[in-house]
Amino acid sequence: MGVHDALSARIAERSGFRGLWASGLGISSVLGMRDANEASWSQVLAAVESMASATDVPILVDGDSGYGSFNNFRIFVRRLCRLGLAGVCIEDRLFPKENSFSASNHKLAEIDEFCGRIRAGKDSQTSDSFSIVARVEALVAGVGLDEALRRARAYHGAGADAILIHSKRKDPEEILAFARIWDNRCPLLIVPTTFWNTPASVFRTGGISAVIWANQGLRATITAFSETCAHVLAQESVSALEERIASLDELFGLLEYGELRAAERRYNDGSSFRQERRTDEFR
Ligand code: SPV
Ligand code: MG
Repeated sequence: MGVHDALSARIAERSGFRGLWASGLGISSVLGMRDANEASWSQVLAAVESMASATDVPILVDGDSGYGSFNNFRIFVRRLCRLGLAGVCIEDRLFPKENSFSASNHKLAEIDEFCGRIRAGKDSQTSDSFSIVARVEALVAGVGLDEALRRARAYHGAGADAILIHSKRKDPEEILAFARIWDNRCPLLIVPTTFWNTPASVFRTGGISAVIWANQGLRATITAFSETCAHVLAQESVSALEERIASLDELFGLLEYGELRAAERRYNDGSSFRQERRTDEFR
């Protein structure tokens, strides 16, 4: 599930998702910036650090194009490993990149140079289980299936643990054609933002290993908050809203305020500490 901050990460985890996508579009949007490398990589790092602190499930970080050369990317990888993130995805484009659905000029990186970025990332990871996912933008750029496959093979050869094959078509046909030829050479990830109407069973039987619902949570948040603003402004009242929105108890539950109460009793209440000690001394 795509998440955009620590709270959305916590919600997705509590809902039952076993893995999260730290979305570049999501992170930049909540910072009030465009998904065009306007947010710095250290801002992204701070965002994913807060997500990782708030959850226990693996998080795949959207690393855009790696924030520059192989050198920027390997520094980013080292920092992600230190924070305990599960992996990073980089796309074969040049810095600064722009969101695949908003960009008009979709310039791809040279294959050899991008393979160097992947190799530098793999050589720099400090945790064996850290994954580097190479995202192929050839279909989005409109250069065809053969070029997409050529790139994916090269990236896998350079050490990528998985391939994310992206598409902006409204149907899944080119993704499924890619998957058929790819034949599970390594795990294949997709982001069905534009072909949202396709049932998951098609992906399951079509050789796709994981589906990333990248921005539906962010967009749902925009809808819910916009509707709430419009309602409060028009009604000058929240009474009709109260039943429809999360209660404060739900919020406190999400952020485990109960744990703080228990910790206070343990660490901040001198009398209970003395009580425990006295009991221990009697044992
Ligand atoms: C993101 O979530 O930032 C992505 C996925 O990269 S997409 O917006 O579909 O390109
Ligand atoms: Mg992105």
